[in-house]
Amino acid sequence: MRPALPSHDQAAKTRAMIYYRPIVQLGALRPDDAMVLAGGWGWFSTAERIARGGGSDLVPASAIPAEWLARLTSPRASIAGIALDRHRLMGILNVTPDSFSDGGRFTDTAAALAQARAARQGGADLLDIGGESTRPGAVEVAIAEELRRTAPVIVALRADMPGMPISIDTRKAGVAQAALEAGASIVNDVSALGFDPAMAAVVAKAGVALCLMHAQGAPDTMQADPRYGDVLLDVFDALAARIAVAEAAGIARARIVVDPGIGFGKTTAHNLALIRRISLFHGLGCAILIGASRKGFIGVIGGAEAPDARMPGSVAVALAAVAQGVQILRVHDVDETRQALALWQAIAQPEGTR
Ligand code: HH2
Repeated sequence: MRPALPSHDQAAKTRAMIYYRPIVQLGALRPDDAMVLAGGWGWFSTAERIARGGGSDLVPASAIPAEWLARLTSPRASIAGIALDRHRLMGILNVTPDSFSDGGRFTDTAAALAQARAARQGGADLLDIGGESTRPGAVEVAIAEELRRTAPVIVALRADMPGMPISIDTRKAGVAQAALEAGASIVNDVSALGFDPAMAAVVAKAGVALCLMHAQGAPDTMQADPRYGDVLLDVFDALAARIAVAEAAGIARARIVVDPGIGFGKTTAHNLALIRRISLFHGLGCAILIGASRKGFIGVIGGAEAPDARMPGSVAVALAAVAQGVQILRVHDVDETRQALALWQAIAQPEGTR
């Protein structure tokens, strides 16, 4: 039998199982005790207090423990020179033959460059280059092939649009290293440093930004039968653990972006549960990124079978996320998302109300 925990450990454990999700509000009319969320556009004066395994209730911000409050309110540092006090659009550029929505369209450098220019024109604040599909069922690509696909495109992009921040979407340290040498300044690792043991050191040494995305399982099998005790809290805890790994490797929390990993080992119900209460993740003290664009659950709920018919549903998710203070939206349809957000913002936050 395991010995009983000493009472102070028990108390700490119980405390650790309480979570505070800010109820994000917008606009100028706010109570005196309103707190600005993450130095951004939202504010909160109440939070949902969630007890693991025990339901939730609404509490005033004054009841949030100091450590949580500090993480919720501290302004997020710029990522690759991009200030995060407003939402930002990450344009997707998959240079793969088999990505689920745009596979095979941008595999030659000229086509990739044209797509990148269109994304910039549409309002992209940064570009995410991927050379390995991680769609459900995808199999791993050899490092040499992933390098061949990504590095020349990054070199061409760097020359064509010197000011545009570039993110490399890879699980492999060698691919990340080559991309950083070619001019990328963000590493987007869908395995959250879990795939390649050398990845953390590459990111730490380069001093660049890192996106830690949650996934349950590997792409080839992750959609077989994903299960969670409580998907929201399990993903929160998993990301907290990955942040600790990154910090231990010398990557400062200020350089980390977190992502709940929509569709990565998640059912439609899991995806919806995460998006519905995504403001919980501000409690990790990092900027939040969401990549829901054109994913399967949008097709299921929106009745759009073909991935490139899922733009309207993708935009709806983007609006819901920004309303909860999510800073970075990873999207295929940059111009459409920008337009919808411009209207949403003009209504929800008229000029001078922030
Ligand atoms: N989704 C995909 C790939 N990379 N990175 C982050 N941070 N978040 C995501 O949700 C995410 C991601 C999968 O989408 P896509 O790149 O469009 O397709 P594929 O993996 O088939 O290339």
